[in-house]
Amino acid sequence: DRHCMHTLLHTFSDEQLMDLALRLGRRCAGATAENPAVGCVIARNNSGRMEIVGRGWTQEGGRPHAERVALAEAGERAREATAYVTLEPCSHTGKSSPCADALIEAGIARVVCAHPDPDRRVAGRGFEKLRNAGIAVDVGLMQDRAHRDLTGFLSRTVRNRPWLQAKMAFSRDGMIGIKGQGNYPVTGPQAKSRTYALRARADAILVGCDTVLIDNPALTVRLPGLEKRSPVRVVLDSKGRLPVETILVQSAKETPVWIVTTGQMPSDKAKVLEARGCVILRVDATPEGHVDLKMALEAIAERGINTVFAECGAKLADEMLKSGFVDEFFLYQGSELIGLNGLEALHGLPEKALSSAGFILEENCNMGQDKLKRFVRPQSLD
Ligand code: AOF
Ligand code: ZN
Repeated sequence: DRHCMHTLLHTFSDEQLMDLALRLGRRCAGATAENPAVGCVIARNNSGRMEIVGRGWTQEGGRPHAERVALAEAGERAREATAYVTLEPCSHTGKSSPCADALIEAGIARVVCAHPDPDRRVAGRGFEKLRNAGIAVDVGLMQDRAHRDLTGFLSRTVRNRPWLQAKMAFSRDGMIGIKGQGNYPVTGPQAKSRTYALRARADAILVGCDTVLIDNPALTVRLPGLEKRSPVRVVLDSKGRLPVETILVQSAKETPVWIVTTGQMPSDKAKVLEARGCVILRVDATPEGHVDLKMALEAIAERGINTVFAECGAKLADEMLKSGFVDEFFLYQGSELIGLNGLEALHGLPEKALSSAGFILEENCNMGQDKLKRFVRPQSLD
């Protein structure tokens, strides 16, 4: 019959199975920190055709690991099967026992892996364990794609700081708003949904205190089904100006709020914020009295944040760009011309500023009347 013909003719290649593992790995992206979001597919040869017997991905909160979930689904069918994993299986006993051991015990015959794990507790020992047990191990299939999906984790592990994304919205003539008019939207509803989607994939959202003072934002993810993905909200507040009455502080017990500050925040202000559920992180001040961005990023990374999405006003955008720590820049450009009443940022020429800072345009698309341009600065995370 037709079904039979189909099964006889069709099989999956290594590439197709790794592609599936990569897609599965993205399912919990933004919800697994400090762990990476990994995907795993287990497939076995059934009369010349690869049959998928298990699929898994790192679960919310980072555990169980992808391999565990896939092995649980496969059960006895994992014997002699091949496991496709986007990251090297772990070899350490952390909050769970090693995935490498679980693969060995399940009788897996071959492991195809996209990317090695630089975590010092693993770093090649996962592969070593598997090989010592007689398992065939192939490393590097679709490594570039895995690398892109794992940038946050790789950045924290290798550089000790999160992958830093910055977003900024401009009018067609490069203004971020209108002078004297606090919260002026320069882009439309599609840009807003895209921002929510980006928030949902980040582990933390970062804003300057000015943005909170002007906009009083909630900084949550308001997309159907993804409301629970709201990341940690981080405010840079060197002097302790953040008012307790803001939406952010008032909701700190439901969705975490971390305030990165300096010695300039009075300790009674810190106590009031802490009583509201905010976490206070003190770092050094720069000579100008600002939060030292490098220390801020390190403090955030130390608390398990892999990816930070900074929503910049004029001041933060400027500081961010100067700092040299931004890895990826999202420029939203509205269709409106604001003209002389406009509030400039990055000297009115955001794209010029980005390209002279070494950023490369990676994506350019329309969102209704608005445009989105995504810039990346090539980084080595090895
Ligand atoms: C895997 N599969 O799905 C993920 C892995 O604290 P633990 O025990 O959960 O271990 C965390 C480390 O495990 C993490 O730093 C990274 O090296 C690795 N993540 N490994 O085999 C997975 N998420
Ligand atoms: Zn593991």
